Order: sequence, then C-alpha cells, then structure tokens
Amino acid sequence: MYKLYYMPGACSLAIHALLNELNQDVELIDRNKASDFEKLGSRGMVPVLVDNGQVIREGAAIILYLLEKHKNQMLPDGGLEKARFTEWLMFANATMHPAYGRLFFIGKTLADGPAKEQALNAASDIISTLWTSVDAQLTNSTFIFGERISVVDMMLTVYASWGVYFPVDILMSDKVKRMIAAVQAHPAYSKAVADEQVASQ
Ligand SMILES: N[C@@H](CCC(=O)N[C@@H](CS)C(=O)NCC(=O)O)C(=O)O
Repeated sequence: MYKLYYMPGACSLAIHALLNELNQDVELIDRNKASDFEKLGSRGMVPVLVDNGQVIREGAAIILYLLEKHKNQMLPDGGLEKARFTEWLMFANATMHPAYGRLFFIGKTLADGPAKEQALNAASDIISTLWTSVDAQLTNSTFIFGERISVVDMMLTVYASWGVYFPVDILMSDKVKRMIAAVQAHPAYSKAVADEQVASQ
C-alpha cells in the first residue's frame, strides 16, 4: 500500500485523487501529525509518496511515476501527444501552482494594509490571466484533454479551491467553472476530498 504525506486540501489532494482513480490503496499521513516527516527529506513540503520504502518527492514526479506504473488512459505512450500531456502537467504544477502560492506568501509575510492589498491584487491578476489559457484549451470540451478527466484537471481544481482564502477577485470563464464542477463531482476526486476532511477531524 502507498503512504501519502498530505495536508488537507493542499496540492497533495490531486495525488490522493489520482491514487483513487487508479484504484490504489493509500495510507494517508497528515504531515502535521507525523514525527518522521522531516526525516524523509520532505523539505517541509507535501506531497511525499512512499512506495515500498522508497520515498518520492515533487508532485509532478509522483504523478508520472504513478501513471507509468499503473495502466491508465491519461498518459500517452510518446511523441507529441505525450509532450502535450507533460506540457499541461507542468503548466499546472510549475505555473498555476506557484501563481496561487504567491497569494499564500503575501498573505503570510505582508502586514495588512494597502501594500498587501495591492500585492494580492497583482498576484490574482496573473492567476486570472492563466485561467484564460485554460479556457482556450477547453474549447468545447469538458476537460483539458477532451471528455476524459485527467490528473491535470484535478490539479487545477485543487488550486482553484484556494482562491476563497483571500480577499481577491479571480476571474474564471463559464467553461473553466464547468470543468471545475465536473472534477468536483467525479467520484475519485470527491472521495479524496471527503476522506481528507474526515481524517483531519
Ligand atoms: N514543487 C513542490 C511544491 C509543493 C508545495 O508547494 N507544497 C505545499 C502545499 S500545496 C507545502 O507543502 N507547503 C508547505 C507549507 O504550507 O507548510 C511539488 O510540486 O511537490
């Protein structure tokens, strides 16, 4: 069974949902309650996956590892199709995730006042622009890669859920909102959300 070090609702939620989607059993370990979290070389960050004693860090590396290990229809075999998949995986992990990360950084480091408000608004403008890129990819389809859900949709939906923690107006088109609603209703995702809520009580 896999062990997943997580924080409720954090980016580790997408890995948790992916494990559900791949029908893999997982032991959830709340990093705030784990005495061995630092010893794993976690750098203080989730997700950390442990597979048979082997520690894997970095969300994108964990995702590629799982997709290559367990048969699925998300990861194309190679060529341009695989490049497109990796491109969107990295867009989510290395572009959209850090863009939301700026909100957390500003929220934690700046004192309340006009400078903080200005910085939060500037950060949220960048996020709104990134969502237009998602909108353009959705064209007439529900998900990033057509009508079949992928881990990229799940990652983007996790990040989108963080906007409510900040007094900012992040703009999303109806197509983007429809994609997010479809992911939230997807059983592998909704089960992960519910299980993390129960585990954190
Ligand atoms: N590049 C890392 C970033 C992971 C990351 O930023 N994780 C956040 C949660 S979403 C975290 O653990 N932050 C530390 C904290 O909030 O204490 C990855 O993709 O795995």
